[in-house]
Amino acid sequence: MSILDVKFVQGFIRMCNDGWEQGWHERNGGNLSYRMKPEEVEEVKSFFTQEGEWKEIDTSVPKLAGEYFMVTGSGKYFRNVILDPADSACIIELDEKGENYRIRWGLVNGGRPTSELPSHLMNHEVKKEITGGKHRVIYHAHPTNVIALTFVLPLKDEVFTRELWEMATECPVVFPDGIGVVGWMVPGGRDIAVATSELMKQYDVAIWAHHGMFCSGEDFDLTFGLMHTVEKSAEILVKVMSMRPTKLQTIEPQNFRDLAKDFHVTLPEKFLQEKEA
Ligand code: 2HA
Ligand code: ZN
Repeated sequence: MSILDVKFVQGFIRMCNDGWEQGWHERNGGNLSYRMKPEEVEEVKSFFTQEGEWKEIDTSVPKLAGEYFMVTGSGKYFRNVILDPADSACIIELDEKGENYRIRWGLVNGGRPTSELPSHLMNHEVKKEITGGKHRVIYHAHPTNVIALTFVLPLKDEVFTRELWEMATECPVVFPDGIGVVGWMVPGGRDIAVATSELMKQYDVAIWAHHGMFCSGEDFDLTFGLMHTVEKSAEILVKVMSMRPTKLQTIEPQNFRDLAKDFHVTLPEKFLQEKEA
């Protein structure tokens, strides 16, 4: 038995490869993190090979103190994860304050966890609390069509949510809370982590203008599926906008209200208001 036979490790590797195959991870773009369950920590403990020194996270996540995460490595390529997971990813442990981490497995040829570790951990902290511990996956990717839209749509939650809901009937059911948008910011640091985790209090999806997207979810299937649904919808919107300056017909506010009733989701009215001309 190898650590690579463990179910969550396999799920992590498969998700990295699925994202690569979608074209969302050019070069070393994107990163993935998974908050491990206590029984999963027990399951893989015997494979821990390192007790690396404690290093600063660059932010403080006290509600995640003592937790373990599987994360991709900084500067590592998603396309290589499936070939050599122990080179491309790692398992980290957080200290009792939630201020430092140390590597317990992986990154065997050196390196550090993802450059977006502050955003990942701050998002995990918000989502752990809000979902009562259900959300375990935070995924950052560079999907082409979503990024393209950040150059032509106003960077407002209401606009992105409504436009993307209109592009496919399943969208309001898959992300009923909507989508948050952050204007352009320097990636990798605490400021963008704070801005993103603020949005994650309301939404499971946050778009970084001219950069990419963050999704949060309970497991690998739901989180990958969320990224996939939003990007598919963005692709339809790009095609529609390329064909005509205005839509000839669309899903109307009352259609959304009818859908919400039958599918038992709550769609905030702020996304169903008249559009500004
Ligand atoms: O290169 O995507 O946001 C990793 C990233 C940084
Ligand atoms: Zn990025």
